[in-house]
Amino acid sequence: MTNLPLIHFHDFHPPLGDFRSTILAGLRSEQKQIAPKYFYDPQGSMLFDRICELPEYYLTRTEIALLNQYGDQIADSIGPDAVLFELGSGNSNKIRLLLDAIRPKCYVPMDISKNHLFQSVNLLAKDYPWLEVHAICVDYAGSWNLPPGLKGRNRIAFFPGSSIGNLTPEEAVGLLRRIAQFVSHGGGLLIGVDLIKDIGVLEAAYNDQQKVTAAFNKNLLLRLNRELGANFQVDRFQHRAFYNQGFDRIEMHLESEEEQVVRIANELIHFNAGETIHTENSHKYSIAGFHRLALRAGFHPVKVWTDPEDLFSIHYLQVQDER
Ligand code: AVJ
Repeated sequence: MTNLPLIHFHDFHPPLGDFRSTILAGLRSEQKQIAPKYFYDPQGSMLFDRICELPEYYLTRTEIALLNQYGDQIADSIGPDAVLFELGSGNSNKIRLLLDAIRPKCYVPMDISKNHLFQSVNLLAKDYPWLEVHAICVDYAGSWNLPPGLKGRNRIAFFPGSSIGNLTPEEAVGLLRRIAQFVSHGGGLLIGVDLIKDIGVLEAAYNDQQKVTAAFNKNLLLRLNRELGANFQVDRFQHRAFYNQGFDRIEMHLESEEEQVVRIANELIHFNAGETIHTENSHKYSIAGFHRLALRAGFHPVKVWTDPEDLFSIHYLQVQDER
């Protein structure tokens, strides 16, 4: 007899028409912009996996080292029988480092890339046959509800990778509030947050020598060519990534080398020489700064783990129990 994996799928993928109208609205605005969630088509997801291996990109390996080193402490904080949600689960690689220690009641990966989610979850289920998995295809930044049956008592959200940095602090408080609402009293959040540090180290992480980050950024334009029939000439745009000290964030842009006109879905978009499309913010926090943010969202700091060089932090936060 074969073991049927315990996988349940829930599809809340946004309608495809949303993509074109959102992209066009962003390109019509004064500062042209495309939201970073659009990086992650199949090509972009592959490029991102390569970024995570780059020598300059310290974030992933530092977070993984922390998860490995402090897995037992993390599991102790989370407690038994957790309903464990992961926001933007991607390839579900990081959760593997914790599953044996946490032994959750079930695991609920949430991701916008349906195929990526499907493949990752099937691989995961093979390696963890005891684990009940509810995979949800959803844009976690949009509005969403939990499928019924996932309202177990010890609800924990896992949000690794410093993805919270894509949001402005105001937006981050909004998302953290929503997470606090659905994990509710006694629930927790395990979240990876990149730390403020030397500007040279930060800027190198987003301007790698192999130019994988540049390819990742420019893949957005190729994606618009593929999916919206746009006619971007990608070599007429430059990858730009720099630290904006006033906002404690790395900004990524695509800069038009010259004046040019691009057609997207029957609309003409004009670029001045030097004009940019703002494609990403990656906010950095101090420990205290992130605690302030968490408190505004209704979370209480329980514990924080950092590496000896203070490159990266993992916070465990809780919504206080009802008295
Ligand atoms: C996945 C948002 C955390 O901001 O460092 C990596 C994405 N962009 N290199 C980050 C990213 C360029 C990454 N996050």
